[in-house]
Amino acid sequence: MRIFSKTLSNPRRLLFCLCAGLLLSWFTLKGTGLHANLDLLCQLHRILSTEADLLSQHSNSTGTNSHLSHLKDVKLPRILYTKSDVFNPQRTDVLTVTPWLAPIVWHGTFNRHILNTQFHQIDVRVGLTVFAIKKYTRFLNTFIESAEKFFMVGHKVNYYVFTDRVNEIPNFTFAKGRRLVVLEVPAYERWQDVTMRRMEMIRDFSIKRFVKEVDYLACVDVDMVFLDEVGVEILSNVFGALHPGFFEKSRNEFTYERRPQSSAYIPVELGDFYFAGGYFGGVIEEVIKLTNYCHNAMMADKQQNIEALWQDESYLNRYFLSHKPTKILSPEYIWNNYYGSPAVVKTKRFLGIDKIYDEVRF
Ligand code: 4GW
Ligand code: MN
Repeated sequence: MRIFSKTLSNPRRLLFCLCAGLLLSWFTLKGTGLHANLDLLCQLHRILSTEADLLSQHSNSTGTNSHLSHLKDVKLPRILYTKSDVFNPQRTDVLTVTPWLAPIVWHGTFNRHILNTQFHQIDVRVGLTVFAIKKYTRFLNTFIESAEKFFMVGHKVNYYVFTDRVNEIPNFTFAKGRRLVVLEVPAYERWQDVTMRRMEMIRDFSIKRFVKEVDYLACVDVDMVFLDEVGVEILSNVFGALHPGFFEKSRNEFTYERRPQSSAYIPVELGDFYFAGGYFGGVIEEVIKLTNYCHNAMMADKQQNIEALWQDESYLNRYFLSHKPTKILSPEYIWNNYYGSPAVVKTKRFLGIDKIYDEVRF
């Protein structure tokens, strides 16, 4: 009380107290304002990101650390679409989610328009890796031309072509934001090594180059043609595709490596799906983990003079057993007409080309 009355009686003290009070309340208000803003931003962030991993990945790749940095120029596009109906699932004939809650992507289960809007907001950059070693350069034309029609249309794409025959790579014209990068690599003598060494090369170029250039990688076979859209619905932290020859089969029919001496060994009582060797991907960090595991496992087996039954495919299947993919592509994404046209396969998006073995073998 004494201090109070003293202050009131001293004009200089009074002025000082008034200023201090004003400053204090200004800071408090500003504090709450900032807090409210942050809350709002966080809320917006949650609404806008369908896939948390997507955004965080992008922020890493653009060299920023904060999730909130995306919100500098948030847009709120209006998209019209029919509301989902809990009692009316779009597919009842196939499994559309795994027990670890990874979506299995089938025709009819997603809305490309919504997904495109989400991925355009982060300006996603996708790398498509493909190997054209020795005579397999002959597949490139169809592969790239069909990809320009159907692969990630409207998005940024880098085609990474690994080849030993740089001067056999044709010229292509690309849509805006898309280009081809030719990477010269050695051709191994044994065809098994040609396919298996893809893991090592993808790993090394991911570390050296891809991590700086793209957010996601899709790593596929070249003896293929795109016949229907393959877009951002495939993207996730780490993804694989159901092999068209095994999605209807039981565990004991899967052609996993069954010799316990191999590091690709999977006993008959284990296994979720049989994944195709010619289609996997994810964010760069996950692709590095996957390819590094597969390459090292192959090298360990090589030391013991053992090579898994289906080469890289066997090691990939072993990896996915312990590191479950966060998204799985239905066989629409890697079909082969050898397996006919079952009713559940509504579209053949990416189709194996019949090879005349005598023409491509070495
Ligand atoms: C047998 O003589 C060969 S050659 C088996 C694979 C070969 C091969 C594979 C090749 O000479 N050059 C080449 O670039 N590859 C790459 O490996 C190419 O990207 C191909 O799509 C991928 C897997 O081989 P593949 O497509 O022949 O395997 P499948 O028959 O299982 O689709
Ligand atoms: Mn193939």
